Amino acid sequence: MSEEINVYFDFALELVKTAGNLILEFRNGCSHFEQKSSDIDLVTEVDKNVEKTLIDGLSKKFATHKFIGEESVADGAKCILTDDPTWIIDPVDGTLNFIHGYPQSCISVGLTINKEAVLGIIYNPILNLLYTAKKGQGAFLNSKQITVSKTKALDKALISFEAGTSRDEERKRVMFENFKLLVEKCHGVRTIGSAAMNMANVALGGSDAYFEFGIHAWDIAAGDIIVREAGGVCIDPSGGPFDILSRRVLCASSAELAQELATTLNQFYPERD
Ligand code: LIP
Repeated sequence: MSEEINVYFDFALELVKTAGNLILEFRNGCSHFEQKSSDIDLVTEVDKNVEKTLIDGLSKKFATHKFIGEESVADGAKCILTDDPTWIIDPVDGTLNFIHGYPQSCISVGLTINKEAVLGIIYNPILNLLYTAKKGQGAFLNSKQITVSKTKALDKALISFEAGTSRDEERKRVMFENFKLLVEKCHGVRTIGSAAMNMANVALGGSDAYFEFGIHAWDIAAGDIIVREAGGVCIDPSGGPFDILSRRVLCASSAELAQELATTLNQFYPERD
């Protein structure tokens, strides 16, 4: 199995690096965009071109593999996860950042087999940050092994979360309540506008935990394995097992911190992917 994963990984990595050049052309921002589910859920030609580059390349090489791509789903493709090898792709995670020229955007590619992520690649070409992981082989930033922090308690933790791309009233209410709670209880809070970059920061040990309600499988597939291979945990924000299609994620440097954060948070349950 690990030989097989190496083959998939090496091929995908070259494609991701090539596609990163499409993002670099607009490193200072991109003024042309369209609206998707809300006026803050946006897409650019770059999102579409990166996804096409990746899916065309991977499907030519691995003809039996399946795909879940953010922009393909937005265009009507079904978001179906089976036991087959499935590439889960966010061509530009942090699209709003990308549009503004805020340099926290990346390509996020995960591969699941039997519904479990076996490799992950998160590539921010603007800041030259390449996070990678393969099952059982550790997590790396620009080829140097990384590990999560040793933080176990919420009052010592730096916590990341996101406001998200939906204007749903109930979701906003929960988000504001959690923001207030965390400002009072933990060391600090951060929000950078990219689920994948948030998860990479947890894997790196820079942030101690990240949670979000309303993300999609493509935002978190790569981050899931990168965090776990760095020694961290990914769970449901209620404390239960991680479910990639639930549109809910909580990852942390330790099981203790993950559970403490889970019991502290107000919960929101979006419609599943
Ligand atoms: C976005 C995430 C962001 C999150 C949004 C959205 P996109 O992805 O990276 O962290 O808050 O809900 O999912 O749309 O830029 O690929």
